[in-house]
Amino acid sequence: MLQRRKFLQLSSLGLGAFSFSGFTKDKTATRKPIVISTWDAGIAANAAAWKVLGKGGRALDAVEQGVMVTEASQNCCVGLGANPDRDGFVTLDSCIMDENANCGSVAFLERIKHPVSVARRVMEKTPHVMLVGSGAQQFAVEEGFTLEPQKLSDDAKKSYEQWLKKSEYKPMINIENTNKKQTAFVPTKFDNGEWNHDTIGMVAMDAAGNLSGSCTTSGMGFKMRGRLGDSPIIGAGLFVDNEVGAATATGQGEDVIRICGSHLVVELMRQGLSPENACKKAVERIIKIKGAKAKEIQVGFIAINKQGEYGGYCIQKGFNFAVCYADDKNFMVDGKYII
Ligand code: SD4
Repeated sequence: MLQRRKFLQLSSLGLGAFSFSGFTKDKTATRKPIVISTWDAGIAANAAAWKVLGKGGRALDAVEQGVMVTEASQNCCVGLGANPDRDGFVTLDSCIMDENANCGSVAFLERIKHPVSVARRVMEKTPHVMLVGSGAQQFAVEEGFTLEPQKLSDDAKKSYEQWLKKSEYKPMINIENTNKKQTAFVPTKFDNGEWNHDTIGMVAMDAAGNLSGSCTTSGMGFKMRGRLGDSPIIGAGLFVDNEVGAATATGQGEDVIRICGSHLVVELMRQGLSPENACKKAVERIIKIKGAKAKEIQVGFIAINKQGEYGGYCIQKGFNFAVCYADDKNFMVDGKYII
């Protein structure tokens, strides 16, 4: 009787067999649709993705439309409003992957507002996976994308001028202000006015149980011209395996590439680890490789599996991610950390 009353209470909240912690109690139950994405910009991006998923749409459409919100935001550092490279040019990297292992990617792309959509066209309209630089831009223009003016946003101009004073080339650690309870995206800056991160990675499962992911970035601020991080690299910044799960990464891209990070997370889930433990193991591997230098960097992974379980882990405090699985369930989760 008690059991039945408890079940009815949960059902009336629309939670059925799920626990409040975000993990399924009943191993046969699957939470879907679900979308998760990195950093606090993920709240707005998830909301856009949910417009697709909530209506029974495809995860691939959701992860494209979700991160397009972030790419278009003038208050964020992911798209054309972002920090430039050390020569003063904004260069964008992005990739996308669907449930059939189709994938597309663009890198070192300039003057295009939505690199994720160009990546999707590479996937759908070319025999290739990756286009870079002027070739990627040429393809985008041929596909009808507008060539935007080459102009820094006011914030990026200020940050760049500030950076030029010292022209110091050191990796920036991504730290989010996790004390704030945010319901809408409020960009966070370092005390010196610089943006603290420049990427959004998103993975989703739709009502049909299919997985997809996207990742899009302006890369590390004031990077060397031509530098690519993990974000446009399938297996590093993003990986999807429809039998197992999907993962994406943020932070110091060089160190994600070193371990094929997102692919590693998915393979660890294949071996039976939960999304959170798979992300943790991948973070531990980076820490082992970096030794004492690990405390100088940040890397965070997030992942979902086919049961709709989710998790994230990072090197050090300050990483968070947004989780959405209902109209009224779109919330931030602080990533657990090791250092
Ligand atoms: C890169 N992984 O280019 C990206 C940077 C990032 O939040 O995630 N910033 O290395």
